[in-house]
Amino acid sequence: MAFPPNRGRSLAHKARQRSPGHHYNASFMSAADRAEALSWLAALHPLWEERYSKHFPPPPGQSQRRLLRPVYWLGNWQFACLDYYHPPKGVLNRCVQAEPFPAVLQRQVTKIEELARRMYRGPDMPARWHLNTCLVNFYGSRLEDGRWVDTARVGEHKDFEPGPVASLSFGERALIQFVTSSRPGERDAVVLEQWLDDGSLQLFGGARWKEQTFHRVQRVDTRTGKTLAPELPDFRTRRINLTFRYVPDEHVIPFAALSPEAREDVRPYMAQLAKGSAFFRDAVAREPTVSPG
Ligand SMILES: O=C(O)CCC(=O)C(=O)O
Repeated sequence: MAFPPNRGRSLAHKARQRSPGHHYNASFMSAADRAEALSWLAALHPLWEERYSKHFPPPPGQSQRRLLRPVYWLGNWQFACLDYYHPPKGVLNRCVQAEPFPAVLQRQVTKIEELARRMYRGPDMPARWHLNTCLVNFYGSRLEDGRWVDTARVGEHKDFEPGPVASLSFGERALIQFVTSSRPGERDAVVLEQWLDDGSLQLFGGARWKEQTFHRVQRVDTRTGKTLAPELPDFRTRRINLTFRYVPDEHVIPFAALSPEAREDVRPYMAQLAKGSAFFRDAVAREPTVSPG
């Protein structure tokens, strides 16, 4: 007996073949989970971070700058001024223990990890890989000298945490592009672009998407005109993105165990976080006595 061609399935199969290692599901989150995640996000107190610090000053020709957007981290906090997690050399004094994932996010993570274990093998799936880190990025416009300036973009970069990276999106859709980095002068050639919709999952891993290409957020739509909570005095959020990553557990340390220099650099941020979080209040209280001078 002949079956009619299963067009939908074969198209999905072709899409997978075109970009193996990259997966997109526009309607990954259920309406109930999406609503629960948004109400949990609404209670966050995101942080404005500066890129550099006393012990990590700007390189020659660069100056201190604020990040383009407020952020929050779960699992561990990679402060910009500690220069993020960057193996093999940049692994110590970079990832500070942070709050665990709330139940609604842990449920998504469990599903994503199952999917990832089916998708990636061998060198694309590190032995102890699990998603234990989450960067929450707030995209929108910030108030600069009395004017609202759209800062909803991210420049070309790589995520250096080992193994697959997953991202969940909320609010206005965003255009993400993966661009090649293999040939000088052709760094901007777009090899894949994808609109990331409200409630969607993007998962990418393997050498093609983690090592051979950079990714960037080109723009975020302004269709709905809605602002997402939490309400911030100097920022209007129209998209929130969560990227889940893996940092080997031995590289995640409590604030109290950071080097004295790193503690000095991030102490004001920890104090700020402690105002909105019992977890960070406790972490600050455990810091060894700081000697004056
Ligand atoms: O907002 C996004 O969709 C991507 C964010 C991103 O590239 C990152 O957090 O490294």
